[in-house]
Amino acid sequence: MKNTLKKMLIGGALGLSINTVLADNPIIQTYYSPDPAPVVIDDTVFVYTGNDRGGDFFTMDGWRVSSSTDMVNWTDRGTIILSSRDFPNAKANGDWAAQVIRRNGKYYYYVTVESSIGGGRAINVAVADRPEGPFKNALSGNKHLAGPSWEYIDPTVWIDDDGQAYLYWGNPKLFWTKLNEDMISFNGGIHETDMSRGFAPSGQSSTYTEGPWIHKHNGKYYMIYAAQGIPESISYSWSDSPTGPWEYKGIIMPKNEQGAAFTNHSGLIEFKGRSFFFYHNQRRVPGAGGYNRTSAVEEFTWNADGTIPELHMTDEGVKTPIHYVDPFKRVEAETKAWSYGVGTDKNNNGVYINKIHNNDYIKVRCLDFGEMGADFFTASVSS
Ligand code: FUB
Repeated sequence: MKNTLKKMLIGGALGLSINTVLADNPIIQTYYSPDPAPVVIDDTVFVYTGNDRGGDFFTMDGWRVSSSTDMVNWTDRGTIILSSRDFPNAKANGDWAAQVIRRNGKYYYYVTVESSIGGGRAINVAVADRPEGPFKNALSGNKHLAGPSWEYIDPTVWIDDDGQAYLYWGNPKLFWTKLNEDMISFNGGIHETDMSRGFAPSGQSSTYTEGPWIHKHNGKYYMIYAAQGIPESISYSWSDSPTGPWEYKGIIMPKNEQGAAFTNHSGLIEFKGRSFFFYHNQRRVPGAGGYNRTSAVEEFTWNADGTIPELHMTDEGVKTPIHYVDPFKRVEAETKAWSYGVGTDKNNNGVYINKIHNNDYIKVRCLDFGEMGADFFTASVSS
């Protein structure tokens, strides 16, 4: 075996069967993971998602997180890290899209809830000392950060270079406000955004629907969002200011891709000099569907004029890792490029793999065994 285990994928920590398909999208197989919201925290990318429960509507219980340092293997952090149960003013199973941001050593989680104190949805905010939580309600009493209103969903948050934080949200309108330094109160009022400016070369104009994502690149502000109603594409507008005016630039990810869900929801990050586009679909994971969505990622290169290229859903996802895994160090089973059948949970000892059946497997990808290779590997397994 020496010299065969050099730089390769390795699979089968449980069933010891090797999966030869280099396919890593969707990036999370242990839970349904809609509305991905990636954030770079030092050397790690955390992707916060919803937790689809299936059925015939967006029945969503809590929010979950996975993380990666190499962009090909993802560590499932094990459990729901925040849910409507943590707020006094939220109905169960209405835990919709959300995003986390770090400020002054704290992590602020902006979430969509269904209000239990008024008609409509609302934006709530929770806070934690660590990116994986535990998070707790950041507001006292029965207060929402914004709402209730049926138009108040899908918050996205950004801190500009001058320290001013902005919060955007909404369906079918895009709202924005400035946040105070405390990140849990507004600096001024709520504004509605005019998304009608600009046309793509095709002549098409913006059809903003929901799921905004704010990003800054080379001094330009990018507002990326689900568009065209149902089924949704991902489109974008840009501006020289975080408050607009926003000019429509075109479609990033067309609707009706093979395996697409009827919704889509995106997040974009730059990490270690490379750019990554997250979205959701209903491909490949058993049971996936329009209400059981899974997160995926594509790497891309910005066009020379600052526009974003058209991207398509792939099974392969990110092909080249940020770094190779050191297989001479212990790799926990919840860190994986792909798994089949198994689930995860968490107890006082940490995260563990459960729901193990015959023929289930876990695959870790992109390991560097060095020049000498390895003679054997060991696995800790338990029934
Ligand atoms: O996940 C529930 C809703 O579906 C989100 O709020 C929308 O962005 C869409 O993805």
